[in-house]
Amino acid sequence: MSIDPSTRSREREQTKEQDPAEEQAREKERPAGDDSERPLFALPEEYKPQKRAAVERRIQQAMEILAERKQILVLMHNDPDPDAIASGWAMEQLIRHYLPDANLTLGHGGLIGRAENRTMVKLFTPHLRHFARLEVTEEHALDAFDAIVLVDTQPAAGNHLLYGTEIPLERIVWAVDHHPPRRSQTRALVHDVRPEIGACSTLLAEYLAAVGLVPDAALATALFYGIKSDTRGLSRQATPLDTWAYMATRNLADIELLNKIEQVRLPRSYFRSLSDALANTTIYHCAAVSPNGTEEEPTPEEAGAASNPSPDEQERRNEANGEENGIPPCEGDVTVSLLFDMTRPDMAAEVADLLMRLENVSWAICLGIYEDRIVISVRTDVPDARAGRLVRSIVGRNGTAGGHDTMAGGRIHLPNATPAERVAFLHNLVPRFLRALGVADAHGDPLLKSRE
Ligand SMILES: [Mn+2]
Repeated sequence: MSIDPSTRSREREQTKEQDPAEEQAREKERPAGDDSERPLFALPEEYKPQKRAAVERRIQQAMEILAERKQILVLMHNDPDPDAIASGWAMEQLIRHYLPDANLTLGHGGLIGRAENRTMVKLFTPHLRHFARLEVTEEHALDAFDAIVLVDTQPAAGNHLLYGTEIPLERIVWAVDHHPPRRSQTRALVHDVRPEIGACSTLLAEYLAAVGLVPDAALATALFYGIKSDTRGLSRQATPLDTWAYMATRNLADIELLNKIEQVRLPRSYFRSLSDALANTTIYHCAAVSPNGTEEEPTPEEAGAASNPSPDEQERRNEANGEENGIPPCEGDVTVSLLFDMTRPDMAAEVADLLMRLENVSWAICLGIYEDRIVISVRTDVPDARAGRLVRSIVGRNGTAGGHDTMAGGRIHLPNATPAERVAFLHNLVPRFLRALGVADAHGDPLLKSRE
C-alpha cells in the first residue's frame, strides 16, 4: 500500500509550494491524455467532504482504541468467501499502516472450500489462521486477544467464532459489515454496518481512499474480486459506492493474478459433487404462471374479487403467496437442490449461484449436509425478497441464519442425529420452503428429466 500522491499534491496546493521533479513524476503516473487532477485511488467526485471526514474520524477512533490493546485479531466469518478474505486482508493492512508494531492476527472459523477462495488465501493471506470451533469453546483460544475486529460480519450474527462464547463486549473494538443489522443491542465499540452496500470490500476501499492510501496491485485484485463475487459483477445489490470501488480497484488490479483465482483448476471431486447436486434438483413451477409460460388472465369475477377482497380472502391469499414472511408473490420458478453429502460447506452457495442462471428461475434453494449439520443457501432475483428473513423463519431456534434481500444462508446443527435422521430432516425442509414461497401445491419437475 502506498500514500496517494494526490494527498501530497493537496498538501502542496495548500502551502503553495511547487516541486518540479515531483510534478514530473506525477505526470508519468498519469495515463496519456488525462489532464485531470484525479488521483489514482480517489473517492467518487460526488462524495461529500463531510462524509469523508466522518469516515476518517471513525478510523482514527478505532486506531486510538487498538493502540491501547496488546493482541489484535481481525476475524472473518466462518467459511469465508472472497469478500470476507479481501476485507480481512485490507483491514489488516490498514491497521498495520497506523500501528506498525501491533501484534496482529488474521483469523477465521469454519472451512475455506471453494477452489477460487483457497487460491486467494494461498496468494494473498497464507498467514491466515484457522481456529477450530472446539479450540474456541473448550480451550478459549480467543482469550488471548484483547481486541477483535470483525469484517463482513457483526457481533450479533451467528456466523463467527464469537457466537456462543462469552467474550466481553469491550473486546469487540470494530465491526465493518454490510449484512442487515440484528435487532440485538450488541454493538462493537466502533460499529460500521451498512446493509445497503453490496460488499464489505467496498467499505474497506472507501476507508483506504478516505485516508489517502492506495492499495497495491495484489490488494486491489483481492478487493475487486471480493466486490465482483458479492455483487455478481455489480448485478446484485450494488450501490454507486460499490460501482466506484469496483472500477477503482479494477484499475489497479493485476489481471494475471485475477485469472489465477478465477480460472483455477478444479478437482475431480468438484464435478462429482456438482453432478450429484444437479441430479437432485427439482424445479417447482409457480401456480400463477400457466404451462405455456404466460400469466393467466383472471376472469371478470376474479378480477373483481382481487380489487376488493374480504379480509378472510386476503389472509388466505397472503398465506398462499407466502406473504406472512413479507415475501412478494412468486413469479418465476423455484429450484430446490438436495446435496446429501457435501465435501465442503460452501458447495451449497456455489450450486445456488449456478441455478440462478437457469431460465425463468426466481428462487434457488440449496439444502445440504456437511458433517453433523444442515447447510442452507438461498438466492433470489426478486427485489426486496427478504431472503434472510425467510431462512431465519425456517431455521428458527434450531440454528443460525442470516443474509440480505437476495442471498441468505443458514446452519442447523444436528450433533445427535444419525445420518438417516439428517437426511430425513433435509427432506422435511423442502415443503416448508415451498409453503413459505407460496408454491406448496406446485408440480415438481426434475431438472435433468430426459427429453420428451
Ligand atoms: Mn460480504
